[in-house]
Amino acid sequence: MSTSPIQNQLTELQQEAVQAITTTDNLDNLEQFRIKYLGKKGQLSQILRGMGKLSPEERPQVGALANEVKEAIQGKLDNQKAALEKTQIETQIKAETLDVTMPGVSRPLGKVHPLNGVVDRVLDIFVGLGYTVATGPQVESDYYNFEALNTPADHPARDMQDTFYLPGGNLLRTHTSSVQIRYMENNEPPIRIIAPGRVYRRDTVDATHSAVFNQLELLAVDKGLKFTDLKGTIKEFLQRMFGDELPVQFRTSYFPFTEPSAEVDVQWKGKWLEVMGCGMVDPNVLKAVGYDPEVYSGFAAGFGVERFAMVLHQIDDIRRLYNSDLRFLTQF
Ligand code: 2NL
Repeated sequence: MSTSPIQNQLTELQQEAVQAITTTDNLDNLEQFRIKYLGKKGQLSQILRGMGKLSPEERPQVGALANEVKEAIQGKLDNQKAALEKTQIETQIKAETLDVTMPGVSRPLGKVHPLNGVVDRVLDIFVGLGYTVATGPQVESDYYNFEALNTPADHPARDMQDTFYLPGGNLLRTHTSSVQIRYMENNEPPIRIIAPGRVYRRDTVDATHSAVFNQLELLAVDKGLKFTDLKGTIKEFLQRMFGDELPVQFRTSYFPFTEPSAEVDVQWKGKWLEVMGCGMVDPNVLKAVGYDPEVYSGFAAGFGVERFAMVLHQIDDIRRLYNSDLRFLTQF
């Protein structure tokens, strides 16, 4: 029995399709091949359209062959599809694998700067004693920085508090006392406030001086406050800061805004060190903010945060606090 042209066409189609399918490496192309060979308008359908011309004897044979060809191609398509899907999943799994043993991106833990550490501790102590934290502008008028603090333009104490002057008569504050003047103007006694902040002086920079530094000032105004209240508050504060048994001494001194005034020393590592200044608020300051000095009295104290940090941590040069050198900063 000789093979008809249609049978040759069918075997050729099978060969071509199997070859094309097994060399396909992507699922989209595979679907294109399915349409091309087995689709409604595909090559198999086209060949079978010629079956009408066949003799009744040939028809079943060709029909059987057509089925074989169709199944062979479909089988190849299914196999190749399964194989391609498997490799696709495998590459995906490989790409998405999470290596739980891989070291993470390391972020070194930050630390509190020694200056902020001192401020935090001081504020904690005074808030615990009932004080409120007050802040204010760094650019001040001559009035709030000097006049209201019993320091008129011709006062000799201005020499030590020379500062940076701005066009229009304003200046960079030399202490946070100006914050306290503003607070007293807006609040009636009794008051207990602590004012932290950056202050400025016309100072030549050296190991213990900086033209920009940080200050903390506290102020209490009430009926009947006496020097013993000031002493008790300061002593309590310093012992909480430096240690319970710390020897503290008050030495007489002078500030334009307090009378009497004192410097406070602590005995630290075998030496007496000056750490702060204080005094009873001068009646002229109370008058300037509209408080009656016959009714109210107050005490105040102030200190430099840098100086405190240097004493506490035995730092030899104030500039180390501003250089952001991690070899230095990570020690605290
Ligand atoms: C120091 C000394 C001091 C004050 C600050 C003050 C504030 C008002 C009224 C009266 Cl509103 N006094 N402040 C008093 C005495 C000393 O600071 O050595 N500072 C770095």
